[in-house]
Amino acid sequence: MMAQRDTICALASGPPPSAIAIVRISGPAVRDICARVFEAGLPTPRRTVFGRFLDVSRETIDEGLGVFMPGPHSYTGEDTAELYLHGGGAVIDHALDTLCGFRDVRLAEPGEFTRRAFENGRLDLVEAEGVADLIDAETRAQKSLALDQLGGSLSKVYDGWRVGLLEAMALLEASIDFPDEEDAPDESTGPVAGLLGRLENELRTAIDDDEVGERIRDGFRVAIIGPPNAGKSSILNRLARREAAIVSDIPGTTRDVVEVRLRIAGQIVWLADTAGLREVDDAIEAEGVRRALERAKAADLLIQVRSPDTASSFEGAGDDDICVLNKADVAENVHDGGTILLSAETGFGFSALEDALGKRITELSGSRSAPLITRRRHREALSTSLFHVKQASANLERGFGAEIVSEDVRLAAQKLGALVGRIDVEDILGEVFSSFCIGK
Ligand SMILES: Nc1nc2c(ncn2[C@@H]2O[C@H](COP(=O)(O)OP(=O)(O)OP(=O)(O)O)[C@@H](O)[C@H]2O)c(=O)[nH]1
Ligand SMILES: [Mg+2]
Repeated sequence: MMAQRDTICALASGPPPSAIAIVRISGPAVRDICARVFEAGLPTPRRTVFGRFLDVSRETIDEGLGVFMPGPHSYTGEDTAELYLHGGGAVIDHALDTLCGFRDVRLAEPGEFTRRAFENGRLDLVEAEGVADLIDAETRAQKSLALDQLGGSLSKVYDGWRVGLLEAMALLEASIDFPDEEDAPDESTGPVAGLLGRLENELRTAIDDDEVGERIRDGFRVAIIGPPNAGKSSILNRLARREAAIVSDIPGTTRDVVEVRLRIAGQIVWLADTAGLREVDDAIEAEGVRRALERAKAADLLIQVRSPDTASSFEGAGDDDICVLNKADVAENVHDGGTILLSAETGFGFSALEDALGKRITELSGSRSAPLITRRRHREALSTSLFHVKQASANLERGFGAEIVSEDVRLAAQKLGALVGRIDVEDILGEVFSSFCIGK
């Protein structure tokens, strides 16, 4: 039985002034609060009612709509209520002051409503992250990823693997429990090996996804790379439509990585300008070159820039890089298959560059079979889980005892359990006992 806890309240809508403000309350005091604050008393559950809201001295806070949603079928799983008020600062303050005046009522911490939803089993951890991502989503792609996650499709996949591991454990437990019965070990190791092999494949496929989900969520990383003075900073500025990076005719102007955030092909893109690549003695510029190379390595896509007055060959450029030859306005006799001719000075060629960027970003974010891992936390849990599944398979193949094989399977399942917020040993025990209750 959970201890009696605070009732929490908060402004759930954006900062004032706004047309309407939503104040949310959750916890054991909600019923009493509604009975006092709604002028007509506690409303029928889940029906919006219109009327006045009153403070404890019966002064009107505002008039508007209100709804009472009793637990456990509410967002948090507790009794909750929402007040739809006029969205002015004074109205909101009066409402929150009134609510906080009741016993054991306080303002909510960030994320506390969703945390209660998780603690009351209304959402798992992955779904709760989906709520946060949905609120932060700026692009359609981010939004649809977040909605999927919130709707439980990612949890379902993770949980499916966990259940598979629990099955494997159950089979292994059986061979531990009945070492004398000749059939048991052989009967179980075959299916266990098959099960582990399938899980290993699925986990590996999910992990080898080029981090598309994370890129959609956090942004694709594009770096502009090339020799000094080729016009990299000028190109960044034009793509960003502002003077984000310093431009000068002195080679070696840019040292730090200068990053701008853009929207390309419906995705968030972090475009980085970097120091011109060359052999240098100057310690600061050398550090700039080191950072440029580091950024290039981390990038999802490179824009290789050359200009007629610099080394103009695209040596070192990869097949997937976008190659641009800048300063087309001053170049004589420029024609180079596969490269985009550009002038950061006049703007010539930028629509071609933007098209090429859009096309490549679309390819990078391209349709892949679910699940898309959206966070490092998930990737780490899945990698650890995969490690243990592989270990278990190897131990099984070496003919090690079920106890040893089982230990890695347990760790793999536990990792997935922690991922979705389910770390109950009860689960494992339940699975074990339910499938192997053979009159023992
Ligand atoms: N004519 C002409 N000049 C350009 C063009 N793009 C850049 N420049 C000039 O070339 C010089 C170098 O430009 P930057 O953008 O600073 O070059 P960068 O590649 O960032 O150089 P570093 O930071 O030193 O590596 C500046 O004087 C720019 O005005 C272009 O398309 N045409
Ligand atoms: Mg520069």
